[in-house]
Amino acid sequence: MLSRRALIAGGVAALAAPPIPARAQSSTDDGAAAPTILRLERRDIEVNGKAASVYGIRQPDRTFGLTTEVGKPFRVRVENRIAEPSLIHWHGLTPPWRQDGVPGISGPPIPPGGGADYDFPLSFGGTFWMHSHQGLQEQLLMSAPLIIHDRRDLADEQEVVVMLADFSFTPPEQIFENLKKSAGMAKRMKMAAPMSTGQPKPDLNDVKYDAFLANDRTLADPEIVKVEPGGRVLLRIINGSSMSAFHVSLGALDGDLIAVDGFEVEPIRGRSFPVAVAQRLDIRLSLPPGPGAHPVLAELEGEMSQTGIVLAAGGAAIARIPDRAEKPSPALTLDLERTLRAKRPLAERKADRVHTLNLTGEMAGYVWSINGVVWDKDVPPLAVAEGERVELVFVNQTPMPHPMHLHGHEFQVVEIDGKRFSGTVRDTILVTPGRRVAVAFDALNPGWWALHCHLLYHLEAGMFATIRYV
Ligand SMILES: [Cu+2]
Repeated sequence: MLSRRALIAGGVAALAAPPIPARAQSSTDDGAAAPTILRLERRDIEVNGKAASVYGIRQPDRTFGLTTEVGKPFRVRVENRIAEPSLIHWHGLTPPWRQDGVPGISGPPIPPGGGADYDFPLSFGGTFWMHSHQGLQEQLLMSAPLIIHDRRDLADEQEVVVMLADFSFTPPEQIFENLKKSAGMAKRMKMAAPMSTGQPKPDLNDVKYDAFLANDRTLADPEIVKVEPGGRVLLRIINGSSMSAFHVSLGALDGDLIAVDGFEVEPIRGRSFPVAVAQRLDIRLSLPPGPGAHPVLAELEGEMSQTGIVLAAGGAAIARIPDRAEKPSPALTLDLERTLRAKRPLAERKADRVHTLNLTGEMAGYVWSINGVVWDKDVPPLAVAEGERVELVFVNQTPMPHPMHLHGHEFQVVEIDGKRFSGTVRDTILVTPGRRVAVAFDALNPGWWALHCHLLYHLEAGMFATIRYV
């Protein structure tokens, strides 16, 4: 089923990707620049005054992640400099499937000391990100921005990337063990409680985190970004959290949401926008004239915790912002999702094939599944044929929200709770408790692709499936 031929024993570099043709390596070939090197490293950060050892994805000059341009090839060499195997997924991109970075599906992980090469065309721009798909490394910040500039970017606009994360001093393996133990307890308690009627109260935030980070920092010492009074700013918000959804709040400023998951939408003006795990928001701001400190906050759904950065215009005084809001924020809903409209929707077309994916789980033992099936590599893929218009209908039968991500394809939201509409194009869709959401995609990128909940511990527990047409 899975070729392990590329995994070379003895610490020699493994190739997750097919070798680059010699022609492309010639420096005389137009556009054949040397690959950008991305190193997977251990690094130390400080969280609320305490040292923490985490991972990072950096270029040799210490730039986090990658910024490139549409039309340029994605030509990257990943060097694994940590003590365990790893593999990086390019979230939202549509590479050939062998370069998708999912261990056990697209290829083997890169052993410690090894490397892997990637080379594929970039046909669209936007805000994307990269993260480890190996084990629980993402919880230790093995993630970084992946920004692709295109004609939408304005010359007189300052780009500000904000990468959100959840952080715990407890090792991820321990967090997962604790979830399995406490989930059994919660199940017994719920069974003793009387059944409630109507929409169940959503069950949010399984993990109690020690901190929430924006560009690796908390509000005790936030990043201060210098901006021009009266200037234009493009916020590229990336929710790189393992388990946490936020409301991005612009305070007193109005912003225009112009893209989600990298894909352009008809602009929506607002001061607060929801962002589920793995989703991205592009928000355009026009700053008021004169000096001012403008916090951009991310408020944890259902809780009072918050994180963020401060845009500082013209030497304004910057007040300390508490990391707890005055009241809990609400749970994320699909209200915004219903109103989002793609600038470039998929062509109108009847589905050739529909797959229904019931999102299922058993809190006892923290078991998460799709159609009652816990993923292992022998679970048959969902059938799809090349060229088909496929619809995936997600039906959330659990009390928890699940952000569902399909690899290798963008999809369009076409239905929420039985109501058809032409929604946005994106790569990760939140399915809130009890809801039914359908997305459509064109099967034009043959391969074996992951389809899973992006909550890290749900994914690890088995809420994962694949589609295959190759
Ligand atoms: Cu989930």
